[in-house]
Amino acid sequence: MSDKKADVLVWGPVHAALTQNLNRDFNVHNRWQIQDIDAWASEHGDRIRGVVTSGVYGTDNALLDKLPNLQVVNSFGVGYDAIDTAYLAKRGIRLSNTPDVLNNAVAETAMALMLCVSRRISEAERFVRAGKWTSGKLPLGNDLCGKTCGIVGLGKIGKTIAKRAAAFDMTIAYFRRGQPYSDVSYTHYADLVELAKASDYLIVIVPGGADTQHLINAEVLKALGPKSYLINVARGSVVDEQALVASLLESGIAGAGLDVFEDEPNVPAELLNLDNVVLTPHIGSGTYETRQAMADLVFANVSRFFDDGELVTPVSL
Ligand code: 8YV
Repeated sequence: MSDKKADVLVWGPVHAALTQNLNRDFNVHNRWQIQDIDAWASEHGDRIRGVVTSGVYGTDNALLDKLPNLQVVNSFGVGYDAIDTAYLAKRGIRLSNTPDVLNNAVAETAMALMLCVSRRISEAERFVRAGKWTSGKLPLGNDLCGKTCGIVGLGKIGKTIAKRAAAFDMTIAYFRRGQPYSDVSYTHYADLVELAKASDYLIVIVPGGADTQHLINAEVLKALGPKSYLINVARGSVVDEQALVASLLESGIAGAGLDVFEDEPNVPAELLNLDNVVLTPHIGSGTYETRQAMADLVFANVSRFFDDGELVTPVSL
């Protein structure tokens, strides 16, 4: 069933190696370069058999409706909350993502943010660059060693973070509704507020989507308290951003390390002037090695699908 010249719609600019491979083996149509995509889809949409997108771009059902012969969506990224899986399931369209290959990079980002807020690294840098070292002193930071790292979402990335935090001599605890995992000995909390109370650093790494929308709310932040930090490397939607801003402005928590936001690339203006907040532009998986591995995995999925109808890393819908 090899069909290497299938027509594929690419949603937005993707990794260069992926672009090159797709252009070599498929008839690629770049959505963002087509001026009137609706008119184009009405005329040519029936040719499209595959869509390549990312966790950030997602998809849009109104456009997918215009692709009647669509068989597969291949997404660059592990999170697929921006893709309507119920819609795909209804139409019998398959979906792949890029699990595992980014576990280390995202875990390293979480560690970086935790170290950064805790030891005031960004603030210290700004202090030196502004020439303030000659006339003043930076306040002290906090050790990670001996503290409790609470993990919200002990999946594959969460476990990778736990291993690294344990190597920093932190105590690991995690939130999971219901029963604890049987393959780890970390402290289990079935109640998120109780985990927040116990944590010095609360790291959020659950999937985004309706189930986790605003899981981290004012009550959780209050439980975290004025001496503890929030780190979010999951999705902006998991944290009630207004509640977080309010908490930070009232010193309700000690600080935050945020890689993701509710309305990317927009960041609440109130956060920009806070020294106890470290802000990064969704760089969790953003290393050369990891992005190459993600690009290779997306391509392997597209190729495999048009070779034999299977996916390397399917999402079960
Ligand atoms: C983005 C991510 O997908 O994997 C995820 O879920 O959030 C990231 O890796 C990636 O940045 C999209 O380009």
